[in-house]
Amino acid sequence: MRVLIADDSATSRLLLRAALGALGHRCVEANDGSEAFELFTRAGADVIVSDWMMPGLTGEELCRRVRATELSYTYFILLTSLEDKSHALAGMEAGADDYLSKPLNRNDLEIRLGAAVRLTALHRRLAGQQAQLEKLNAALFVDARTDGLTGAANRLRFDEDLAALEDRSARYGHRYSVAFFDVDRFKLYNDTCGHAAGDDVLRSVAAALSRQCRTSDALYRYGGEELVAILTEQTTATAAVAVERMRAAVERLGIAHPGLDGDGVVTVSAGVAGSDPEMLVAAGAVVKRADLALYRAKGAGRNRVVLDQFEGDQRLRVLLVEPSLTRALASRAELESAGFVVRVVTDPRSALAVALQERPDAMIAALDMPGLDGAALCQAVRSDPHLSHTPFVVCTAQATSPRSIALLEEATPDAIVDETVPLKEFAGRLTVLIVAGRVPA
Ligand code: GH3
Ligand code: MG
Ligand code: MG
Repeated sequence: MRVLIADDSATSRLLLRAALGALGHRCVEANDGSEAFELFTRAGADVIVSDWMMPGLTGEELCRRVRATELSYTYFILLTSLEDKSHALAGMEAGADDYLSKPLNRNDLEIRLGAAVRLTALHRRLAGQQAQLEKLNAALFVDARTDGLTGAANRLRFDEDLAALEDRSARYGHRYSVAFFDVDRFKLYNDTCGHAAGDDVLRSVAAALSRQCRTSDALYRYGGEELVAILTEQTTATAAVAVERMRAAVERLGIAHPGLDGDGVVTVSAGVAGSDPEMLVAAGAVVKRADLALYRAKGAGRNRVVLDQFEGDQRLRVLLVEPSLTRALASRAELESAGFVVRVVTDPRSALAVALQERPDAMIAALDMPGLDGAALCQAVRSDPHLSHTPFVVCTAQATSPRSIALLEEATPDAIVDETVPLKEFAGRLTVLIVAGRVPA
């Protein structure tokens, strides 16, 4: 053992050193209490044998300080003269383990050190067990908050993180958004491919969503085939861009869904809602609104992102320029079912004037139109100072023909939609396009 001797008497130190050395212990010596404490804080000791009366710190004070700072247990033996039992008692109260009377008796010292060996070993074992317990507890803590199937954080963690965010939001005005994801037609997938394959899908979907999360965001399995993300410092509008990226990432996995017609793949629908620090909206309300938005995404045809804030009169307005009345009516019905307010213009030459009057949130125009084609209309919109930021989408059946490419290259619309794709399917992306376009740079 490493023994620290604290004694101002050189003779006493010499005797102690000889006795301890004979018993096979290593010694460090200090001339007074202050030096002893300094040595102790610097290098520690298994045992301290300390004189009672020393310059600087007394043995009792030294003991108190050691007890207040020690990281692992140090066995403290106080040296007192035979007639001085009251000091021994005070020393024990200060935390000393034992006392030895001067003049030193080697047998007594050996007995005391035997106890010291046992006690320090016991303390060390306890400390080791304690550290192991703490490690185990930390692992259990993480385990209890992790979803076994997907490895994402679980519902418990979600509730805890959300409560912490709610608090921060209320105190410091931090914003956050919540996005719910639900796998589309998942029961059908399980029914056709089996539950084990369904589990694999859940794992892949969670991994794809998680890969798209920023480090400040987190993904949780809410339950069943529902996942939820918390996006910190994000408004509904800025979160929408990230959530659309997440939705697209799942679609891009290209996991065949044999239950669906044609070559359908596994997709997710998403609903997004944001906190409002000024209104002190409860986190529970944000979650509920995100969930409601998810339901609307399902209702609007799935595989899309629906945002909470665009409800009622805040619905997004789209100006649809389409000379074919049949097509115009069909597209309008699709866009309306996705929650947009749609104004149809069949004469492309009057479209600019209508747009200036109505200031729509987005314009959709066919590429091939008599009088003014969609590309020319797009350019006209782009060069009008009042409309230049209006998201513009061109629909065409020949997006890849050389003529279309030449026209569209000049016009730079925000998106080109294949006419064969129902506009309803494009609606989620249109929302994001509009909202992202609105976000100030
Ligand atoms: P929707 O597009 O409306 O969301 O249709 P859906 O079929 O996905 O929704 P529904 O709520 O009817 O079915 C959800 C299914 O998810 C039913 C349930 O068996 C399945 N599911 C939930 N948890 C798990 C899971 O851990 N593993 C697997 N394989 N399936 C799960
Ligand atoms: Mg589902
Ligand atoms: Mg569900």
